[in-house]
Parts: sequence; structure tokens; C-alpha cells
Amino acid sequence: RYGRDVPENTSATHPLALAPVTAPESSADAFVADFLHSLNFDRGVALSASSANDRYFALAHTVRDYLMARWLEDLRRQKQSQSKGVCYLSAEYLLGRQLDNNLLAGGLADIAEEALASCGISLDDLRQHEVEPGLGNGGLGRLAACFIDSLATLGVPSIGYGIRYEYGIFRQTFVEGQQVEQPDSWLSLGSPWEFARPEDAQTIAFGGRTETYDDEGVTRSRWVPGWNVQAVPYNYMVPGFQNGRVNTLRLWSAVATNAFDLRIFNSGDYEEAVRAQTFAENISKVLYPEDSTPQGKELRLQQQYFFVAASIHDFLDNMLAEGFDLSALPDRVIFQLNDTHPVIAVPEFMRVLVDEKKMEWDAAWAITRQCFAYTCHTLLPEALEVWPVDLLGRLLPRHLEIIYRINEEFLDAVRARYGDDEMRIRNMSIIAEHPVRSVRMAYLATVAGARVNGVAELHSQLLRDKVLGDFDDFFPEKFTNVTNGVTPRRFLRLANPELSGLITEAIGDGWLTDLERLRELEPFAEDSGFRAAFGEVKAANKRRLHEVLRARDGFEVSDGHLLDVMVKRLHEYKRQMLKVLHVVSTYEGVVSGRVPAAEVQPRTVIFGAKAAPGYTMAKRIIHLINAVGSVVNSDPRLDGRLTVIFPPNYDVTLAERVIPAADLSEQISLAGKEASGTGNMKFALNGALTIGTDDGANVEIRELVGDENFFLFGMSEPEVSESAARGYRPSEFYQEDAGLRAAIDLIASGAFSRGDRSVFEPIVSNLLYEDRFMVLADYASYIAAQERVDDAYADQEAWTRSAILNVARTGFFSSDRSIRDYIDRIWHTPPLA
Ligand code: 4GP
Repeated sequence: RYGRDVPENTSATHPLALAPVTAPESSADAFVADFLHSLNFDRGVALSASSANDRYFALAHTVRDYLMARWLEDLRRQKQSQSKGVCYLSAEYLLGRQLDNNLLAGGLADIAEEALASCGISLDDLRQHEVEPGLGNGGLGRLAACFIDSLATLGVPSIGYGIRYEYGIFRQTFVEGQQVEQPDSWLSLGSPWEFARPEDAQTIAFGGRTETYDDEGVTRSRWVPGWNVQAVPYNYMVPGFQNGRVNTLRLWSAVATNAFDLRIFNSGDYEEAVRAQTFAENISKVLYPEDSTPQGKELRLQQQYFFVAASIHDFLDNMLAEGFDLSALPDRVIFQLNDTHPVIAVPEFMRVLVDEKKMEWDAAWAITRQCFAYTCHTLLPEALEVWPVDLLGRLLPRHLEIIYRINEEFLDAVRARYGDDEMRIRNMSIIAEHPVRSVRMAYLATVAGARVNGVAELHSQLLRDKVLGDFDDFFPEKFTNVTNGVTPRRFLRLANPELSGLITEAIGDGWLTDLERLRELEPFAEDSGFRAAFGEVKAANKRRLHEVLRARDGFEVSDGHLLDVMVKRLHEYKRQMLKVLHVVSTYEGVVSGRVPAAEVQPRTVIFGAKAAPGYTMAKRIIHLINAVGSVVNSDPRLDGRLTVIFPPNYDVTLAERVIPAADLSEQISLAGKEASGTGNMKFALNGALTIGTDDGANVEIRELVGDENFFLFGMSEPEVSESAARGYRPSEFYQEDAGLRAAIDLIASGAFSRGDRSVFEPIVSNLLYEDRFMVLADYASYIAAQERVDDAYADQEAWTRSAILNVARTGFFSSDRSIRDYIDRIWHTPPLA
């Protein structure tokens, strides 16, 4: 049953070697045989002596074997067909656990469960063993993971390129309520899903200088680098959902070119002997723990160049047919830039075409402009990456020259259009002059990209109107929108098997690859039997979450509570502070005697959030949430009707448990600040109702589910802008709103810090005198919306009806639809037959 190779690629004559690789037979017996074989021959242990890790590895290898034939076949076809494909360039992939996803994609879950049970092993135990690869910070990284799932499911020829960080997003712990970061050594027991390909390593150069030389009468430039490292690829399978397709994710790891200097070692200087190795390996050592605010670290620029240069060369060397005519590249590839992190790929591509392939500048630029497209994920000006020219010139001198020339020609075109409008030229220049001379990577991406997209309707509009307004005026045809989406395989089918079962029972299973079919559930909202079953599913999901939280962190969740959830990165613009003020107000109302405890709707508020390690205010807010939680949870006057829990280390695995159990989804950013959000989509799809501002994709969610099934509050984006223009004074809201004043005063009084008023003073004064994200302005409207939530929740039938309609009407938010939009509006890549 094992073939040895794909026929075209071998010169062997043995019939076995000529047979294509075939998948093992799909049966529990065959699975047992393979599993035991892997345990014995890959792990070198007998079943009786095997550890959980051995079993997990053997299981993963068995699953891999089932997918292997498809993978090899897809790799062969993608190369052979030479049809246009997508190279998705992303510094982050927040993958989540792989085992379940691969079992589902391969249609193997039942067979595996039965096979393992017959060996006395619980599949569920092995699931728990997997450490998720946390190679991303938040939404942007998770979006990339959803996208590669959809690309494979839609059969689009594509490859994801990124970095194999040795340490992913930090593991968050709390010490006395404060965040403490631990390294995430996700590879300490190895990863069974990766295939190291050291033979496909690329050499990546840095530093040095540039020079010109005479090339048969033509003066050319070239880069004389100062040092280099090796980029070693690791391949991961990305299986489509039960469609026989497997794409590739290729993550690069850095190693030293000359790892070890034996001469120095022999002289006794052991540290110096491995210095080069340490230096090189640092490049892929850690994921930068940032979300939306760049740190501007040299190492980060090294990482960015390292992975995009390796990816471009990999594509040119390994994916193109022999003798490929480079002028046809736009018909063969589109490099999608996932935010600004990979934008240094643009000058690298130009450098390869002009310096290495000796193409004329204009011809190379014409190709480059068709081969890249750029997705922007933010609206915060401080989150648009810039690199000081000093640094860039030191690390990548030739690239800086290329950027200067791109800018010069671009500004000539701007001048030709608008005349000598110096203000406009300064504003549009790729090179910023203040506060230090630097390269604006978003501008470079916009000038070079064939298309520029935002990630929700409102966001794309604001990009055109505000963030990149001059560019929209200059190249209006470039701008488009692709509203984000999430994969229904992971976030509905795997995360919520009970609801998936109920949906499939009602409308069949076509929704898994055509999520708009959830619409067919609408009539079931009127069916009391279906509502009861839906309510049962929610209750079961809450019990399951309860078990997880108890086992994981020792938390108890009370029955009958409204589960109110706010999970996302901790950032002031997302306004966790507003949620805290709501909790404190409820608490203050009861302890001050104004509101009888019996009138409080029983609620459990769940927070999940990591703060960037250098983001002091975000970390203070985490501290405050924990402090409020410990006071509120233990105050008998609340009669157990309000609980705040904050499980540390929110990650994809926990998201998959929390989201299906939620009743209420908190999407409460200041309007005009959240580009899209994707958590908001996951919650609605799992039947939570949203309380939210008119921001990001909330706008589209509300339009789809209907106003009556959404709790809208707060200022709209134009109102926010007006208020800012008038001069926002948060203290006026504090003065005028007694409830708000009481809540803030309680925090200021030290009630949550054992009487120490200094602990949270910076939060209080920030709210009163700065409040950049207008928490106080939206407070009253938020509290009123929460009262509407309480009233609505009191009518469980009506609530469940709304929840069902949320599920039925949010099929639009499948990442399959997003990918189709990318294909139609940006990539123009047909699926591979
Ligand atoms: C996030 C945005 O903040 C979020 O609104 C969006 O849904 C997500 O990207 C995917 O488009 N940005 C990041 C980041 O995660 O690191 O900038």
C-alpha cells in the first residue's frame, strides 16, 4: 500500500517506486496498525511503555500519513500546472491546536476514536496533550490561520509563508493579579506536524554596502552584504475540509551559516565559538509580543526581511518552471502582504529583478506593481510601521536605495498631477522627515501594491477617507474592501460540536463549506422545540466551560448566570475599562444600598486578555480587573449574583471553549478604532448576542442580524470625530453622571486595592483628564444598553430566538467568503481543477 514517489519525479524503474503514494485504508483496524507501527518504529517504544507524548506523536504521525498522498499530489499539481497562485506573507499565524483540525479535514475523527479506544487510549486525553503553536498575537495572526484553512478548502493554489518562532506569544500568568510573562516553549517536546527541509535552506544577507560596476557597458548597482544567516524551512500541511486537498504552510527558522568556530573552541573561548550561532538564531527566537503598536526594534526588521527574502527566493527557485519568463510573473503569483510586516518584500523583489536578473528598472517596477497587494489591519496612526532610514540603511543598504528611487518616481508623478503642492508631497512621501527620517511602510505598500484593502466596510472607508486619503485621491482604483471572516470548521464544527450537530440535523451539513446556508435556520427560531434544543446546547456548553475553567484555573461558574464575555487583546481602544466600570457600577449600586441584590441579573463576566509586556497602562487595567474580581466575588452582599473571572493565558484553545458558552459578546471599542474584529463574528455564529458600538465589522453584523437582535450603544464614528474636534473633556461626564462618579470614586478610594489609593490612581487620572478613547463619553449609553440586556435576558424564549437568528444570519462571516472576495477583487486566481 505504500508507493514510493510521484511518478514524474523519479528515474527509478521498480514498479513500487513508480506507483503514486496512496493513503492508508480508512478503517479502524488499519488505523490501529499504523498507530502501533508509528509508536514502535518512529517513537521506539512499546504501547505498554509509551508516554502520553509518545502516543500523541504516534497519533499525529498516523493522521499525517492519511493526508500525505493528497499533499504530495497537490505539491506536484501546483508545480506542474504553473497556474496563478497566492503567496500569503504573514509574520504571524495563530494556528491553534492541529490534531482535531487535521482529523476533521481528513474525515478521520471517528476512526481514530474507535482505533484508540481499542488500544485503551482516550482520544480526548491525547487532544489535551497538544501545545498550541501560538505564533501570533491576536486578530491578524488568527485571520491568517483562518485564511489558509479556507484557501485549502476552496482548492486555491497557495502557500503561506511565515516565521517558525521558537517561542510564540508569551504564556501569561498572574502574580497578585498582575500579568507576568513566561516564555512559551511550545517546541520543547517537538512538533509532530512539521517537516524540516534543511536542504531547501536559503542564505539571507544583511548589512554591508552597495557599489556600482560596469556590466558590459551598463552601469549597475549591487549589494555587497556584510553577513548572512541560513533560513531553514519547515513545512506544515494545511488540509482542506474533506476535499482531498492539502496546501502548505512554510515557516522559516534561522541558523548560523558557520555555526561553530572550532579554532576558537579549541582555544577555550566556548562562548565566542558559538557567538555567530546565537546571533543568527535570535532572528527566529521570539514572536514580538505586540498588537497594533510597533516597537521599532532592529531585530524585528531583521525578522521581517529574513522571512520575506527567504520566501521570495523560495518561490522563484522552487515553484517556477525551468526557464520561466519572469515578465509573466503577474500571471503566476500574487504576494499578499498581511499588514506592513512583510512590506520589505517590495524592495527585495525589485532588487532581485533589477540587480540579480538584470531587468530594466521600469520593466521590473511594472511587474512588481502587479505582484503585490496589501491588507491594512489598523486605524491607529501609531500602529503604522515606520523604519528609521539609519537603521534600514545599515541593515539593508541596497533596499534603502531602491526605496528612495521608488519614492522619487512616485513623487514626480504626484507633482505632475498636482503641481508643486509641497504640503501634499510631504504628506504622501514614503520618507517621513519627522521626528526622525524614516520609511513609512504602509505608504510603500500602497504605492507598490496592485490593491489595498481594509478588513471591514467601515474600516476600508476610513482608510480611504482618513488614513490614506491622499493616496485614495491619487489611485482610487487601488482601494477595495474585504470584510474579514472566520473558518466555520474550527470555530463552529470543532469548537461547538453540539450546536453543529443540531444545525446539521435541521438543515443538513452543507453549511460547513457554504456558510450562507445557515439562513435556512431562520424558520427554526419560531419553533419552540428547536429553541429548547438550542437552549440545551448552550447550557451544555456552559457546563463544559465550567469544567475546563475548574480544571485549568480552579474557577467556579454558577448555574443560571448570564455569561458575559470580553476576550481579546488588552488595549485601551478596545475599552476593557468600560466593562470594568459596568461591573464596578453594579457592585457599587448594591453595596451602597441603592439597588437590592435580588434585583441584579445574575451574571458571570469573563475576561481574557494579554497585554503587550511594555504597555504599562494595559497591564494596570489587567491588575484592576483582577482586583475588582477578587473583591466582588467574595463580597457576600452580592449574594453570588455577580462574578468576575479572568482566566490567564487566553489563547485559541481557550477561545474554542469560551465562545460557544457565551450569552453576551462584548465588542465595545470606540467607534472608528477597531478595524474589524473577528471575535465578534465567532460569538455571533455561536449564538451570543452582541453588545457593541458601530465599529469595525460590528456594523455589518448588526445590519445582518437586525437591530432587534443586537445591543447597540455609543457614539458613531462621525460623532467621535466631532467630539474630538470640539475638544473632549472627560471630567464633564464625571461631574454630570452620579453613577459614573460613584464608580470612579470607588476605584479611586482604594476599595479594590486594600485602601491604597495610589495603585489605580494612574488609571483614574487618565480617565478623568485624558481618556483618549472616550470611555466616559460612552458610559451612560453603555449602562443603558446593559439594562436592555438584563431585560431581554429575563425573557429566555425571546433571547433564544434572537440567538438562533444571530447564527442564521451571520453565515456571511465565513473566511471562505472572504477568500472568494480576495479572489474576485484582488488575486484573480482560479481554483486548481
Ligand atoms: C487586528 C485588528 O485590530 C482587528 O480589528 C482585525 O479584526 C484583525 O487585525 C484582523 O484583520 N490587528 C492586529 C494587529 O491583530 O496585530 O495589528
